[in-house]
Amino acid sequence: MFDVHGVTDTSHDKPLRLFYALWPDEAARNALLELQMQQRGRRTRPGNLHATLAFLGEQQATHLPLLEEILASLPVDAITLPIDRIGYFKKKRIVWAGSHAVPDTLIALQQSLADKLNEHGIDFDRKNDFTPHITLARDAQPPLDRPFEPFIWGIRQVALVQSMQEGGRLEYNVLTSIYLASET
Ligand code: 2AM
Repeated sequence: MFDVHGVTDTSHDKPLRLFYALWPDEAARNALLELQMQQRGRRTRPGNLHATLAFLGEQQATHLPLLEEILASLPVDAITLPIDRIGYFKKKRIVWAGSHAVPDTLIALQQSLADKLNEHGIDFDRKNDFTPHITLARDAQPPLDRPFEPFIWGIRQVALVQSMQEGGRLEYNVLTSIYLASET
């Protein structure tokens, strides 16, 4: 089951900086904010918290309909992601939230997206293995080893997102979404 809200403005010819992401609902966002409060660094703005599935970088606006089509063709099986891990990317100095038990359904979703992007010759960042994570803070110190209450993120929204600078600050603008089934 999916529901696509297309915002397809192909009228401008400036390339757009795009990525596909798991987009948290309010409950997950609030739980992530709790975790974020414990981190030291340049914190991600609350409305920007997400987990990237594929980073496309600069894309022509004329690609938007195809990118929306690809999104609409992804599997919509329910995905529940336990958030029970605070990680650190040492080189990038990023503190992130993630999972010790990434479900196969999430791996399958990301693989399906990568396959479709490849099929259509859409370039995306393949540098790193897929490690689902939500960046909590950048330019960050290694996380403190504090216990925290894990929570389950019942992922519903998968989005095509535009990254833009608005008045000197980074904004992530959801262009189109699909909605996953909820676990029964
Ligand atoms: P990060 O949070 O681990 O930095 C928007 O920039 C999103 O795309 C971020 O979640 C970022 O991951 C991710 N991303 C993946 N590869 C990227 C790249 N090469 N450049 C910028 N962002 C990238």
